[in-house]
Amino acid sequence: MAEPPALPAAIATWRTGLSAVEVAGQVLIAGGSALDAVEKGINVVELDPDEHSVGYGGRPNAEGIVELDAAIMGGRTHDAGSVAALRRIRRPISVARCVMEASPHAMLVGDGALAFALSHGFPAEDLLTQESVAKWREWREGEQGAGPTPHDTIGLVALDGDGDIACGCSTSGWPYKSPGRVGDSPLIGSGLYVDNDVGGAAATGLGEEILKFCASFLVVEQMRNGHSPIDACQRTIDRILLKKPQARQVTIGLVALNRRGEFGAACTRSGFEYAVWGPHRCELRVARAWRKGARGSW
Ligand code: SD4
Repeated sequence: MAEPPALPAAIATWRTGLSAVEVAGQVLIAGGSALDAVEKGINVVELDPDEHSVGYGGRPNAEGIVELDAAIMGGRTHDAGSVAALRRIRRPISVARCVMEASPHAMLVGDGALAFALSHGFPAEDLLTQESVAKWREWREGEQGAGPTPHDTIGLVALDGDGDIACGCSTSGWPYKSPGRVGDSPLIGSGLYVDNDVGGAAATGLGEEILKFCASFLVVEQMRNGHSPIDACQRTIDRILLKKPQARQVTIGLVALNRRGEFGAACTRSGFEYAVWGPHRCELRVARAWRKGARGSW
């Protein structure tokens, strides 16, 4: 018997994901595509100057320059676009979508990505806020520790009424990173991955480790093998911790949504918040500590 059509749904990383899934949900309810929902939902966070890990107001690199990474992928066509170390553009996820739809390429970086964005009508704008400059000065005058500091990516997966799934990520990455540093977020398979036949996933946390495991790809492949979104996320965290037990000291968080609208999340640490949206509710949830899991349906 054919499966009933899935209801639209969305899941996003962190508390800041709430405003993103709310907007994504409005797009989906209005009959918009999963790709539109992902882009518009992530734009809200990118444009928020009070969100210090994404877009405008994101923490700069060691030289005081904001460099942004973003990517988007559609599960129907398997098309994807991404940008890395992009400067001066406030909506990098939209540039990533433009790379996907208006260029023959999948990924553009640095000056090339900026030139592409400008040639497609994106305005060059300041990404620093007074607060981010002040914090950078504080860091520069302080210890300038090289260890990982807390940072949050917005990662969002959406399922639309046609059964299409899309996902996206956007981040300013590791605060005060080396210029040119790229994390997992713009890398297809690491920061995000989706296949309409199965579902989608997105990652947040220490990109240097996430990308060594192709974490989002692994989540989707575990779902393909029959695991629920929660189990797929947890098995992926298990895989990472098996090879790198020290990763328990850092945050690696995963969110996933399957084609039936079931969702799940897991993290190397307790307290990982994620936001979920369905036609009848929108709420913040907390993934319990590694291995313990959380409920993954309404
Ligand atoms: C990165 N994964 O650049 C991103 C940042 C992040 O929570 O998600 N921080 O490594």
